[in-house]
Amino acid sequence: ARLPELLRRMPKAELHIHIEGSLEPELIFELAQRNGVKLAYPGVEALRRAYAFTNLQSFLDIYYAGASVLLKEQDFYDMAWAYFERAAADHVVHAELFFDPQTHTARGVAMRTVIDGLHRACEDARARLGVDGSLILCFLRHLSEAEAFATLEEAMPFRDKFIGVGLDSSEVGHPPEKFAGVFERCRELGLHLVAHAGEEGPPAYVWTALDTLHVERIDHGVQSVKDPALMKRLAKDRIPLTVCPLSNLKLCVFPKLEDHNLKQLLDAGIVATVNSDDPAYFGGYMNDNFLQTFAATGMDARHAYQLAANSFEASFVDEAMKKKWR
Ligand code: ES4
Ligand code: ZN
Repeated sequence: ARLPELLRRMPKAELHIHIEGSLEPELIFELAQRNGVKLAYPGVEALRRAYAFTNLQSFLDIYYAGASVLLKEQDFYDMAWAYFERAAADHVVHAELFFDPQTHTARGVAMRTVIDGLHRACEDARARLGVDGSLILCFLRHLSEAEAFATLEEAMPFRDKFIGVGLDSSEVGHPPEKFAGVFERCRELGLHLVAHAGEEGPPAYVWTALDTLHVERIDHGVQSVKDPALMKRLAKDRIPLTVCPLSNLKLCVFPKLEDHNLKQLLDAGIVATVNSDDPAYFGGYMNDNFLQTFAATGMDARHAYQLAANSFEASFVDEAMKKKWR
């Protein structure tokens, strides 16, 4: 069996996808026209040409601009449905979707509009594509903890439509402990907890995500290799890292894909997974991430099997379902 074919065809779970980062330029312009939203770019090509990022912030500025075309429930549905079609084509059988409600409520879009549209796409994906989807609400870490609390409050009428909370946006200068109170509240509510840490930020942020926020997974976490004690902790406690190789390449976290440390993380016994992060912006969905990373780093079929198994172990599906997958 050829490795690329194995990578393409193996069933896998995606655990780190910002659904707003799946908005392709074509859909951005279609929604802009549908909603009468003015964009700072004349067309699809000009927008795509602007996707030349130097770091996380240079990406976030254009990512939030792209999300400004989302106004109606159907817009959120159409965005998520397009993602699920791509996921199904890549043999993704389970996906946990991040969404950024504050990006939308700040523009006057109701929380219900966001969550209902995304949730309806999850239901249709299950029924029509056989892809199991669930939602994780992310707090924007460049905003205050008080704003995160207000967002949680607004989302509580829809508590049954999301399974957990995360922490994303500009990392450096906004350490996890800034959100200790709201994560404590979410823990009491029985929500699953994750946080971006160690994407651009230091290993110290991974430590406080674990020991102050009590997260169950770390999103990215690739800076952990700088701290041997942290590497041991992640391996010993089987804390998953949701790694996003093409994202790291496009945001200049690693100069070349050949330099990516995914293989090092796996070989250290860490439950690392492969994910697409913001596929419309970073040049690839799940199978693009798998194929390009394997080609660049010389991983083999055993790594492929390990990554697929890790993706299910790290997921938030119930234990009975995990037994079936094993
Ligand atoms: C993100 Cl790559 C990345 N990092 C942090 N926050 C984000 N939101 C969307 N993509
Ligand atoms: Zn991310």
